[in-house]
Amino acid sequence: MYDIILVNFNSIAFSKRDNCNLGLASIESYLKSQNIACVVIDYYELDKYIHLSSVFGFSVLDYSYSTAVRTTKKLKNKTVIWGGWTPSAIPEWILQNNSDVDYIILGEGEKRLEHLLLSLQQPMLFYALDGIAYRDKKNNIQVRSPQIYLDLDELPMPTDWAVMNDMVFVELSRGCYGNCGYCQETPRMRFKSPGLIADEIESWVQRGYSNFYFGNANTLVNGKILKRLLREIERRELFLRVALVGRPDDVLRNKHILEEYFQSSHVQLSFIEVGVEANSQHLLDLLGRKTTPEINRQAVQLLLNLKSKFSSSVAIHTNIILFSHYDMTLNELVENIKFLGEFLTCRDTLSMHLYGVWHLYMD
Ligand code: B12
Ligand code: SF4
Repeated sequence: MYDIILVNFNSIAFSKRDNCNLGLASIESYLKSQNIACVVIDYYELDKYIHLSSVFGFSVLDYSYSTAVRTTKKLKNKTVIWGGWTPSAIPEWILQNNSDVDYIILGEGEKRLEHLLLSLQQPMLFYALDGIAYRDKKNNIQVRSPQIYLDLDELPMPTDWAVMNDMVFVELSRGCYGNCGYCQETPRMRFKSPGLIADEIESWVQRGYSNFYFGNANTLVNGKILKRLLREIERRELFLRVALVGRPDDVLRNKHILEEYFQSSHVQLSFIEVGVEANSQHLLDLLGRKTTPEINRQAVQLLLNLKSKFSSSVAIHTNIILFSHYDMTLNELVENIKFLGEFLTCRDTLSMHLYGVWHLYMD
């Protein structure tokens, strides 16, 4: 029997090889370190596991919402806890519309889930919980916002759910200072110590992995950490493929350390992903991006120059919100497309928009 069974829905979108879930990888590892018996399963395995616990935790994103709703209906006599980006954004609405969901954990799940599980046995502990939504005894919905943020150095290394195909997701930080108007990310940034990040990478390397994605919201923000991490990688004689992601202004601010990554004999950059988002000041302002088209262009041009100087195999990807959900003019759409045509750095634009069509088709 398990204290909790954690349910992954990313397999809706991922093939078996690509299936991963860094959130559950981190939660599973943390709960196990606290001697809580848990396992992560795919949603389609539920029937096999349904009798093995009275508590189920679901990791829900927008695209998995409808499958999560259907799966929850199979768990009438169980305690069902939802976490992840979608329930964190609209907890009240989720509880109003899903009577079988008992609790929602908002934001980071590791310690909150641990404390919620403990409180199921010792109800007094429930009153001290932050970042939780639930129905009280009068059936009124209560939402307590997140107050406490984790110290990333306290987290154990995540489990194998952090691996997508042969690429390992490694967290350098959580949160993002950007505060963009359309983004749910918390501005409360925290960083992992470079020595601990290198320990984590080294243990993956010992298990045969060499391909890493420093893939949380914004890994380019902290030049000092990137620099110290590179030194650690070199000192430990690790040979890695690494992907990075970040904002254009951080690319420019940390151009010297990026140049070191491009030239490193130990790190082969595989791709760098930059959030350009829009190619007009009006749209950037609407999105609350606090950058300019000029900063975006300079950052992408800098990366393309580094690529042609040091390493032609590095892919430079720019993310653009081609059709903004804010009011945009036809000219702005043209400007966005022009950016793509000029730099030829976009991998993903169409998938973002065809995704909705695919979702309807799958349902
Ligand atoms: C890395 C990343 C990816 C990676 C892999 C992600 C993965 N599945 O592990 C790749 C590049 C493959 C990817 C793909 C996509 N992604 Co993505 N991705 C991210 C990113 C940048 C980091 C995710 C991460 O690993 N965070 C670190 C972990 C530790 O945090 P976490 O996953 O949020 O989990 C914590 C909490 O949410 C919570 N939690 C999560 N699950 C549960 C469950 C329970 C029971 C509890 C209690 C708590 C809990 O606790 C966790 C630990 O603290 C986030 C943005 C971000 N800053 O987090 C976007 C993000 C998750 N992605 C997003 C999207 C839209 C996608 C795609 C659909 C894009 C597309 N159109 O193709 C695909 C979907 C693929 C998929 N099946 O997941 C959105 C989701 C928005 C939403 N509300 O649904 C995000 C939030 C970006 C954004 N701001 O729009 N993504
Ligand atoms: S830069 Fe990216 S992660 Fe940071 S707040 Fe803006 S959209 Fe969110």
